[in-house]
Amino acid sequence: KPTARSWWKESVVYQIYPRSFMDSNGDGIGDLQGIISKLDYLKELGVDVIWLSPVYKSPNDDNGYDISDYRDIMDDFGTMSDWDQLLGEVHQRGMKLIMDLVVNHSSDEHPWFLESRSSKDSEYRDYYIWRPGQEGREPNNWTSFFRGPAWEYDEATDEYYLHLFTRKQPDLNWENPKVREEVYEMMTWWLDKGIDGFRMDVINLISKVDGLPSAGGERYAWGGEYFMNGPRIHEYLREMNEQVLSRYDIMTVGEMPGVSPEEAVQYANAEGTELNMVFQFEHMELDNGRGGKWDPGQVNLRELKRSISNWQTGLEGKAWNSLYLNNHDQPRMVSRFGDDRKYRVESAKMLATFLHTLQGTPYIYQGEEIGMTNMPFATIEDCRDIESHNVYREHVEGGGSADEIMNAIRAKGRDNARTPMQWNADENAGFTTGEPWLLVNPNYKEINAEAAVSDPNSVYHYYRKLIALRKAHPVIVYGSYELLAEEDENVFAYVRTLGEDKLLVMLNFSNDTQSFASPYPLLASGHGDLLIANYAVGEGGATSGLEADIQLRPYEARVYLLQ
Ligand code: TEU
Ligand code: CA
Repeated sequence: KPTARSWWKESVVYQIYPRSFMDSNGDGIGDLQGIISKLDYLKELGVDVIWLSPVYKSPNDDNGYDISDYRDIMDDFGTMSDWDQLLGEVHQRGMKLIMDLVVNHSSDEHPWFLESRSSKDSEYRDYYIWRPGQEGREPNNWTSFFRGPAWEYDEATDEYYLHLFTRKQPDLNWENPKVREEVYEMMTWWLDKGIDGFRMDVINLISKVDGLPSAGGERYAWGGEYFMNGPRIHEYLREMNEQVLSRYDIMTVGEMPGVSPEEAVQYANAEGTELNMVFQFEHMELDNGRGGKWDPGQVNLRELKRSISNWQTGLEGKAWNSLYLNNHDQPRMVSRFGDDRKYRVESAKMLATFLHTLQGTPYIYQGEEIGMTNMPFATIEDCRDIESHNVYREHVEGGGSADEIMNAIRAKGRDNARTPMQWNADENAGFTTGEPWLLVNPNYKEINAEAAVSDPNSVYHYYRKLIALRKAHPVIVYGSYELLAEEDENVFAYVRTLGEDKLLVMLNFSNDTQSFASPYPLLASGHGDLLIANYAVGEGGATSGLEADIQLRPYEARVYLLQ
C-alpha cells in the first residue's frame, strides 16, 4: 500500500550543535542569540526543521548530554527568554524546532540523583539503578560506552550505580513508573511551549534485562545485549506515545545504537504507535577495523550498498528511514566517505546527492552544507571530547603508541564535528571574537559560509538546489527504491519509482573515472531530464548525458527524472 504523506517525511532537518554554531558575546562558546542571528541563513538554505542538540542546564561533562535541570537553559547558552525568542523566530520564518531529549540518564548533579545517592531510604533511590557490589567488585562486568566499567561505587550508601556513559551520567530507572511519569510531564511541558518534536538520545537503551546479567567471560565486557532494545522498550515507547506524543502534531526520531531494520519496523511503524523514525548506526560502523571504532579502516562500497539497500527495502511501506552521513558524534562526511582534498567540492556534492535522494528524511549536520572537513588535531590536549580523552589514556596506559591512537582520533574522534562553524575568513572564522572553546579548523579561509553563499557553484548552493528538488518532485521523497549494478565496486546507482515517475541516481564513489553500463532499459520512452549534477553534463538538453556507456568522472553525481 502507498506510503501516507506527512510533513516530517517531506522535511529536511538541520542539526545545530549550539556550543559550536555561533557565539554572540565573545566568551568563545556558541549560544542561543548566536543561533538567532543565523536563522536567515538557514531559511535561505531551505531547511524545514532545526534540531537543537541539548541546551538544558548541565555541568557539561558530555557537552550537555548530562542534564541537571530539564526545564532550564545552560548558562553558557543564555536564558529561557532567549530560548522563547528563538522558538518564536524559528516559527516566524516558517520553520520548526525539535529538541534533544536525553532521558536514558541525567547528570549526577540533577536534584533527583543528589537525593537518590543520599540514602537507601530516599524516595528518589529507585529513580536510578543501584546495586550492591559483588565480592568487592562491580555488580556486573559491563563496560560503559566511553570505556571503563559501567558502574561507580558510592561511599555514602556503599552501593554502585549504573552509568552506560560517563560516571557523571547515571542511568535513570525506567522500571520505576514515577520516573516515566516525570519524563512524560517534562515532555508535555516543552510541547506545550510549542516545540515541534524530539530527537531522543539513545532511547533504545532505557529497558535493561532483569537481573542485569554479566556479559560473557572477561572482567569488563560489552553488555549491549542486556540493554539495547531491552524487554520492555516497546511497552515504554507505546506508553509515551499514548500519554504524550499522540496528542501533538510533532516529529520524533529515536537515536538507537544496535538497531536492526526488523526492529526499526516496529519502532517507526507506519501506524504511528511508537516513533516516526530511528537513527540507525550500521553505515557508521562499516569502516571499523577488527579492533572496532578505534581501529579505523576503509569503507567498502559494496558493503555500504548492501547496508543502505537493506534499510531502504526493509522499511519500505512499513516504517520510515532517517538519512544522515554525519552528526556531532561522527567524523565529517566528506573526510570519511569522500575526498577532503582534491575532490572536496565534488565529493561533498556527490554525498549530498546520496543523502537527499534516498527514501527517508535527510538530516544535515551544521557545516556539512559548506563541505567542512575533519580537523588535523596535533595532540590530545587540543581535543575536548571526554570519549577521545578516555580512549587515549586507556591506549597509552596499556602500552600502546600515542601516534597510533592520535591517528585513530583524527579519523574517528567526535571533536572533528565539533570545531566551530566556519562563517567567514575573519579571525576564528567569524565564530567568536574571543577564544573559541575548541580550535577552529585552519582551512576556514577557504571553507566558510560567506564564500560559499557568494559562489553559485558552491556546495552550499548545491544543497539549496537539492532541498528545492525534493519539494518539487514527490518521487524523491516517496518513491520506492531499487538498487542497480549491485556488484559495481565504485558506482552506487539506484532507481526510485512513484507511479509513472522514475528517478535515476548515479553516484561515483571513487576518485577515478568509471564507466557505467547503460541505464537505457529503464527508459520507457527513451528520455530523461537531468535534474541535478555536480559536473557539467553533455550539451544541456533533455536526454543529454544518458548515452549507452556513461563515463562518470571522479565523484560525479547525476540525477535524471525518467518519463
Ligand atoms: O550518543 C550515543 C551513541 O551511541 C554514540 O553516537 C556515541 O557517541 C558513540 O557510540 C561513542 O563511541 C548519544 C549522543 O549523541 C552523544 O553525544 C552522547 O555522548 C551520548 O548519547 C550520551 O548521551
Ligand atoms: Ca557565547
